[in-house]
Amino acid sequence: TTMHIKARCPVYPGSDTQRFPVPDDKVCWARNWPEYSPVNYTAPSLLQQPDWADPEISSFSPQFNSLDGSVDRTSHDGEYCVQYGKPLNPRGRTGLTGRGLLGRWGPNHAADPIVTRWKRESDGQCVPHAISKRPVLQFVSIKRKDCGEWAIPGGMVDPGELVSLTLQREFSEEAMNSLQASPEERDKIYERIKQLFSSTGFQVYKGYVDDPRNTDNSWMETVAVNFHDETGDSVSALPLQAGDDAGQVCWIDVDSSQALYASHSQFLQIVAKVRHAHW
Ligand code: RP5
Ligand code: MG
Ligand code: MG
Repeated sequence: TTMHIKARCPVYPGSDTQRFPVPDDKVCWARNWPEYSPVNYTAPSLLQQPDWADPEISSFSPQFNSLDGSVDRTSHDGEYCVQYGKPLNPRGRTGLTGRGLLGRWGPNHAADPIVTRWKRESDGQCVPHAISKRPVLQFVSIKRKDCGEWAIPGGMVDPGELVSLTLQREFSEEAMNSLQASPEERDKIYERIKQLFSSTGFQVYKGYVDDPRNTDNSWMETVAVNFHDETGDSVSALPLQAGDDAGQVCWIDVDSSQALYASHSQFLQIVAKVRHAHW
């Protein structure tokens, strides 16, 4: 497990709130640090209790480390600690307590669909990378509206929702703008994505995400799955259109120099390795 870095970004996303600075050697909870004085922050929008979010911890009794009604409060990384009634980030200190922008105390479950194809010339030939000489993969990437960073078109798993459905729904919403389509068009998009995603994808990663929204008490976890179009005649033909929390969408070359949101670059590195592609 790598140490979280983005979860310690100096300014909390969407706010002016500064995290209490946590140096590398003080991330681990086991390291005694009496001076640690994290800032408490929960976004004002969450305090208005939207139905997709938990209430404040004082006013309910969540069942941590288990399935709590339809809300999955288990972690992909095993049992997490609960201290004074609040779950503790399994990767250590972040400099901020409360939930920040995240709806759930403890793990917030997401799913990331990594749709790939080979980069080709107009004549259909694959282009090997100039330096590595390996074929280059491309993946469907979205530009997040919240921070302007390029990312996998992932999103939150709704309570009780199967991850396989979240992958299809989020891809449809963010990369194909299904939410703005007419009911008939929407059904067509869902049907097409269902077909394309029906070949059991390759599970790339399952666990903690180093997301800038993480706090000492709330964090992102994901299941990232790769759907690869080997021949270039299925996903390559999709009419991409950005929607929901995506401002732009396009095919981006899979390359180690491409900066991506949260831990997404780490997931693509695994895909490149498994497919023997350029990285
Ligand atoms: C990341 O946040 C996950 O990997 C996923 O891509 C994303 C889910 O959050 P939203 O896109 O719904 O904000 O940690
Ligand atoms: Mg979404
Ligand atoms: Mg999203």
